Amino acid sequence: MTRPTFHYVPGSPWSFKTMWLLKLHLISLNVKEPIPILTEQLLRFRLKRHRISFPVLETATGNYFESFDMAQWAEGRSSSGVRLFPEGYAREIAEWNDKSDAMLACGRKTLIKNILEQDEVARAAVAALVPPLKYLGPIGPWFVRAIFGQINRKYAAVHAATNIDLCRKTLAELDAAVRQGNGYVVGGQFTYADITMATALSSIDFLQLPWTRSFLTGLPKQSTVIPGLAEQFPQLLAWRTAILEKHFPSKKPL
Ligand SMILES: N[C@@H](CCC(=O)N[C@@H](CS)C(=O)NCC(=O)O)C(=O)O
Repeated sequence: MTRPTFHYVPGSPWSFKTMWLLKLHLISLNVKEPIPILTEQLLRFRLKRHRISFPVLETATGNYFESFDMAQWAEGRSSSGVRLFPEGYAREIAEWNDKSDAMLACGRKTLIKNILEQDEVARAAVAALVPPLKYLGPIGPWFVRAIFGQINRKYAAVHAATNIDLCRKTLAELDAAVRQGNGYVVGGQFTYADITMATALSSIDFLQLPWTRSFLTGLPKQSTVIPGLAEQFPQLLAWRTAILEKHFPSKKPL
């Protein structure tokens, strides 16, 4: 049987959380890194889909465009027997996934705003993304702003629906949930809710994710996160460290 193809953006939390669970399930994959702009257009054409965001999973029986759908697809195909959607918790886990998405979108919105509005951040992004452009004066920042302006427009509706107050509320709920759940978000056991919420914390405290190197490491740290929230919830960062230590499948490269 042909291996599924997983289009994976290094450093993107949506790609990361999906790779995390696919590895936990020991699903063997053909991993491809998209070429910016080009792969998106090719996939739109080939998979006959108007809108493409990453990750994308192509399988023998169908294609998946939402990380949450990929998580559910993988659940029935685990070679390890790991279960991330235990019976009775599907709705709760889906709700946490929505909260995680809103936090990640708020993080992306913050980052893009900083790139668009702060010269120092735009210049650092040039050096991290397309180093040769840094020798071309204002062209580099102009190019980077054009790319991120385009991403901002693509996710305009998602970005408009999220904000720092919503994130603060989610973090307070997460704090209460893990206290009550003995270190786990749902049902006192490790589920997809832990994966998605641990990943969402990258919006308040950027973490160099295993397997990949993100261009964000080249940016001033405060420009990559929603300001002020990490300081308010240090216990959640400690929780993330504990979850990664216990449940992260491997430190090996892809
Ligand atoms: N709902 C999607 C969201 C994925 C998403 O937002 N992906 C972003 C990651 S930054 C992306 O593909 N950005 C690149 C682009 O849109 O060109 C999922 O969970 O899979």
